[in-house]
Amino acid sequence: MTAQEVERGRFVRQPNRFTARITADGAGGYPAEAGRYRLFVSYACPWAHRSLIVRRLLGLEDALPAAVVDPIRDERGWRFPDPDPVTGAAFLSELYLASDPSFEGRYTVPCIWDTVTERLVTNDFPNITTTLETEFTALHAPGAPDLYPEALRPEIDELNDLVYNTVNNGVYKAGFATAQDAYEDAFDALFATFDRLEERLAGSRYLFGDRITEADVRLYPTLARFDAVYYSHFKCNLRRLADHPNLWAYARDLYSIPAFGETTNFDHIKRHYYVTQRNINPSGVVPKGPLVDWTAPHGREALARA
Ligand SMILES: N[C@@H](CCC(=O)N[C@@H](CS)C(=O)NCC(=O)O)C(=O)O
Repeated sequence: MTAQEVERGRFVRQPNRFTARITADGAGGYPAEAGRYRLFVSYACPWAHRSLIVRRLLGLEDALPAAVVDPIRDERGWRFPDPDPVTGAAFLSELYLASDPSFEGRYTVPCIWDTVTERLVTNDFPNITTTLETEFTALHAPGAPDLYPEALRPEIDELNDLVYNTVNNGVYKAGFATAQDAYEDAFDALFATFDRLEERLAGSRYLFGDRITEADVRLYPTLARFDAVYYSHFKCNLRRLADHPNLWAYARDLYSIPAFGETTNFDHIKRHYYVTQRNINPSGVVPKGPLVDWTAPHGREALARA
């Protein structure tokens, strides 16, 4: 977070700098080709997590190789545990500055690097997942799900907007607020949306019936971090995820799917937030709890088609 990102006590996220689009036909100069691009992620980051889930659900692991940064970040930004074998970079900043020497923002994950032009194509996280879903279709594994079905897009986009503003980014607005009213506004909006989702998930296995969509992919990373981090570190403590029977069972249902569960790294998540964000946790001490069983039976298989 830069100082400019808190305006009158409210957290305002920086705009994404790299917004070129990879397309199936390559019209903008970036064709969707197997092996051409490299995805940079942190397991800790919810915006990166969604790209890992989609990549795995669609079977794009070989077509789009990924590199994972160390969960602890200092003032130099994200660091690779070992220099990245493809780009040679030791820090993510090197890739940002190679692409734009005048770049002055935060060096963020997720981002996609083009090995042909040796430039970053995009760090525009909302478009990374939908690009994989709609422009990489020729590279999808046989039988891959359609996560962004055309007929549902307006409804998915509408729900995603609410979830982004009040949940995904809502927890950050609560956690990084430096004014009481900004914090309380974010807190109230977050739990109001949790109430709506709790009700929606009472009769529906996933957010859009019995198929997983982009909406589930976007909600899940915040739920996965909620009790371990956001409840305490970001002061989102009206209720735990575990106090919402439907949302909690839904989150465990998703966790049982390898694309969700195997991309969820609680060690990276906890160490990243509590050690790196010293502005709100100056000691860097990482809480030992909570004790949460993500593998407990969720019982949602029987939910009827919504
Ligand atoms: N690109 C967006 C979202 C992605 C994002 O915030 N990623 C975080 C990790 S969750 C990051 O890489 N932060 C690096 C930093 O703050 O230096 C942004 O610029 O705010």
